[in-house]
Amino acid sequence: MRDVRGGREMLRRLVPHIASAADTDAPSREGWLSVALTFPGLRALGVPEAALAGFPEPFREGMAARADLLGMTGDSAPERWEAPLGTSDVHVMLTVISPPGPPHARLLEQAVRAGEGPGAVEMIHRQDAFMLPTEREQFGFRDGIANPAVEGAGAPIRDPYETPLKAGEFVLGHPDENGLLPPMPGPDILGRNGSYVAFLKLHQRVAEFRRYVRDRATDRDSPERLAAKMVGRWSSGAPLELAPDADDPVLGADPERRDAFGYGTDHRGLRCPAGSHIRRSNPRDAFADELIGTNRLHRILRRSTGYGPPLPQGVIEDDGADRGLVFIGIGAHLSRQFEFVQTQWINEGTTIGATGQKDPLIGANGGAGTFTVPQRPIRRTLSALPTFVVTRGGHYGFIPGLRALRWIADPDS
Ligand code: N7H
Repeated sequence: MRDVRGGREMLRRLVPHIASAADTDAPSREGWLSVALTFPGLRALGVPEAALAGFPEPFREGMAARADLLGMTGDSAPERWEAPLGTSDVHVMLTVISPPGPPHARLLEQAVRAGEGPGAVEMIHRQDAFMLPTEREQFGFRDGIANPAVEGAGAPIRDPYETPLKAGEFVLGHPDENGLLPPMPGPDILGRNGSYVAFLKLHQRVAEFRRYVRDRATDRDSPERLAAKMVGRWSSGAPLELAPDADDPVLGADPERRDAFGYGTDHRGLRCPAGSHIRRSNPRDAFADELIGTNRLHRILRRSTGYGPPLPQGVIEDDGADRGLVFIGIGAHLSRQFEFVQTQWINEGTTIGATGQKDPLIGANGGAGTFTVPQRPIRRTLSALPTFVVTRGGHYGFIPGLRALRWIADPDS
């Protein structure tokens, strides 16, 4: 965005295409367009400095500036990110979500036309992402299963162990789990009903992952079982807590049952290791005895999708293609939600019972990682874990409510 006027014009063109949250179930809707603004983007749109100062520090600094803290170093360091990701040139993040086919193409074109239009705004990056019909991500697992239920959102409750979270965990201007209003930039019209997004482009080393589990397989531990222990679910989506011994594709396909579990009766992690990806990123009731309710302050709404061509089944040599996952994590508190999960649970295992171990699937293990699989009579520790997921870029965005978007576009109206 090169000047304030052009940027505001662009927002005015976009606003009519953006769905209200009240309208998400409209049967006629072909898809959704949403807008998130980076901190440099808000500044380029002429949002007053006093209002900018009201945004929380992680957002003001931006993800790239916090990469060290977030463990994005080495191959994942911002110097190696795909341009222009992570730079202050990125001002507006437009997301178009719709089923594949003509409606998607139509909506995308509409968004690009409204986004660029005549004026001083230029599209500098585009990332196509998709959900395969199998709902599997690149490592071969069903994704998009577990998400927190939110009070008042009306979505079905899949996890009976977690009562719906207060709206203020995800939307500014509403009470959160602490009974407080999340810190919000002023004036009220700017902050209210807004939210934050952590966007990440994550490259997945699929061939390396397949080779790793194949090379460590034994009579007892098939590659599929080792991979499931690392994730916490079988590839079908069936959770280890409910299907500890073998995959159960019927369970994995059942939205009513596949998320209905806790870890309360599996303290030792004999079914699902404490260090597995899903148990560490949402320990559910695992430490309810010690820190009642704490987990509720670290929940993230995820809307991730894959990108790039899937590596064909059975291939274990890298073909050089860029494939991975576009991670979208939404919440009203960047620091105690996305940043906490990333730093304390994914990169640091102490508080979740995996001391000295990073996430086996997405942690920056760099060839030196270990992962403990508790089992009887003796636990197994996998070693020399490489890095399977590399950050290719990331940004924090502010998702303004519709009234806020109109205000940013036309502050004097
Ligand atoms: Fe993860 N994967 O596909 O293997 N994730 N994730 N994630 N993740 C989950 O429950 C994956 C990433 C969470 O409530 C599943 O929907 C991959 C980041 C959380 O039980 C699978 C990447 C962060 C949950 C994957 C990746 C998280 C979760 C199980 C990167 C946060 C819910 C399916 C390439 C910082 C846990 C499901 C719960 C689940 C995968 C990234 C967090 C299969 C490949 C960066 C909170």
